[in-house]
Amino acid sequence: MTLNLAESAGRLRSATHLVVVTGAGASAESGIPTFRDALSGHWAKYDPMQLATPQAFENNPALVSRWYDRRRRDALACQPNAGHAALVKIEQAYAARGARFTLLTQNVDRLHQRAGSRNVHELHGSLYRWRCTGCQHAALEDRPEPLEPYPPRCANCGGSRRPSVVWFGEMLPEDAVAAAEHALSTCDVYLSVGTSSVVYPVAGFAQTAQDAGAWCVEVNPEPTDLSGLFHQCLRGKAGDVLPELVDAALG
Ligand code: BJW
Ligand code: ZN
Repeated sequence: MTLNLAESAGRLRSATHLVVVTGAGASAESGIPTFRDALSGHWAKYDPMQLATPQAFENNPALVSRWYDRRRRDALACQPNAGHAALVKIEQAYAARGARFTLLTQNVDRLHQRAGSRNVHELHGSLYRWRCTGCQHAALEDRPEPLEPYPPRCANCGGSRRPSVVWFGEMLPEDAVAAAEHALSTCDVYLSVGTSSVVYPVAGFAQTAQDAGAWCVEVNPEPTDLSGLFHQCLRGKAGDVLPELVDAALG
């Protein structure tokens, strides 16, 4: 692959704070489906309103919790890819030269953390944390066994448990939003990787970063509604583009 990486690589080489925002495309090469891909995405097969809203869980907790548990176990069986590894490499290089690196992810699969990324904020929650809808008791579920019965029961009070992911109409975790706002106001390079940039508030981050003066780069094989906002769009898969970009920046 030959991309014109020089300008963005140069910006990364001298940046003092890099903010990376990732979406489902960052995990696609690990075998995890995206949401909006016309053929293989989740929403090609399922109606998001029947699975990713609080009302859906209220109406059919068995269906919703079974679907999320399937995704939890599938994600557990997947491995981080070359794109995840490249982000670990640049975080470590930044730490060595005293620069800051913040990874804001919409992904709930924990692949960044498993790859070795340290400063990660999960904006849409996690497939691995399940909390009680009654007493709010939360537990980490990283065993490969199914969480049956559906919905799984709370060990504390016997109530129904749900995945701690952020559904449509729900607020994002306060601590992750605060970290994002702070990072966006101080970054000098903003890298958007594998997101269609249609879901708010994250879709608004690129504009915020640009308003703060950051050099903005999009990594995606396809154009998005926001592509026009970026200083550079690198068209390709995260697993191809990120290693090349990071090597050019660190080389
Ligand atoms: C590759 C690749 C490769 C492929 N390499 N790339 C303002 C304006 C309009 C609407 C709203 C607004 N504010 C709030 C809303 C409502 C709503 C919203 O944004 N709706 C839009 C759809 C219009 N937002 C919310 O409800 C949010 N809450 C909120 O704002 O609270 C405040 C509030 C509350 C009540 C009222 C008003 C305000 C919450 C959003 C939660 C989103 N949840 C989901 C499900 C999470 C759990 C789960 O995993 O099931 O999050 S939806 C789904 O979309 C998931 C994702 O994180 C999210 C983003 O998707 P993503 O990651 O971009 O994936 P795709 O599939 O869309 O794109 C993949 C991309 O990868 C593509 O571009 C490919 O080309 C690319 N790709 N292979 C690189 N190898
Ligand atoms: Zn409980």
